[in-house]
Amino acid sequence: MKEFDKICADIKSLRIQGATNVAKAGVRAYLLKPSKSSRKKIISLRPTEPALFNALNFLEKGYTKKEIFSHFESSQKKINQFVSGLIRKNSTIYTHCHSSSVIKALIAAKENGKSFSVVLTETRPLYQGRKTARELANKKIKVSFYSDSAMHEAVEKADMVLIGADAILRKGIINKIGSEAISEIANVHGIPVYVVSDFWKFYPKTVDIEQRNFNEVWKEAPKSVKVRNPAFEVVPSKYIRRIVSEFGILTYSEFIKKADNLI
Ligand code: RUB
Repeated sequence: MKEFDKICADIKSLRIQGATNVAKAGVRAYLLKPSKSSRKKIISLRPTEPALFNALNFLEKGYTKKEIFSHFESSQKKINQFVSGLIRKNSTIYTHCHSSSVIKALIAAKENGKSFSVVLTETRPLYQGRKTARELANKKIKVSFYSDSAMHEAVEKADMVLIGADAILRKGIINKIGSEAISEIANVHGIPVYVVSDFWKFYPKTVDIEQRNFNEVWKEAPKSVKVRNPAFEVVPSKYIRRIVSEFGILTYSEFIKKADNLI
């Protein structure tokens, strides 16, 4: 298989997943075959990923791959410091799915000597929660792992929620399905929800919510059963205490004001 097609297949199958990794892989693919139709194809693989759209836009404006990758790297370094500063001693942190921004920040906090544990659920249908649990456990971070159905109980154990974002819209963020329920539960219990994200996830227009193949949920379902598999959902801004980005730890409206002038 040609390298371009392989990267596209890896993005589609979620071997490459998470908004930042998808954006970087999309840039690599585009540069192998730069054309309007490649751009269209790459975007169609994951339609809910503004970091990917923005990265391709910046490429078209003349940014190099090196500049784009170093943007992501330097943002993450700043984010790590801000997240570290938010974590109180012996905190229990709830996270969801597999966000490289959250995971890198937690690993950096651990390396900085912060003591905390992490709670999360499996994140069906593709179990990205297991991937997160494994990566954190490999770095000697304490992890408690629940089934998705135990989400309420798991969130109640936490004193803060850290989730990533696929998109940051004016009305709220988009992240893996389950993120809205988690944020609602956290709000009911007075647990602050922080979104950890590079500002390139900001998108001033609406984005489509990706509907994934029903096979991921139930391959042998009876014909009359309509299996649904929405990949993402909107977390309304009212549930979000702060957005932690390279800009700092900002309220929702402060973040939008800043990002609006730059994207
Ligand atoms: C992953 C997911 C992540 C965001 C942010 O979903 O929802 O929280 O993409 O990721 P999927 P990052 O597995 O469907 O891609 O922080 O790595 O940009």
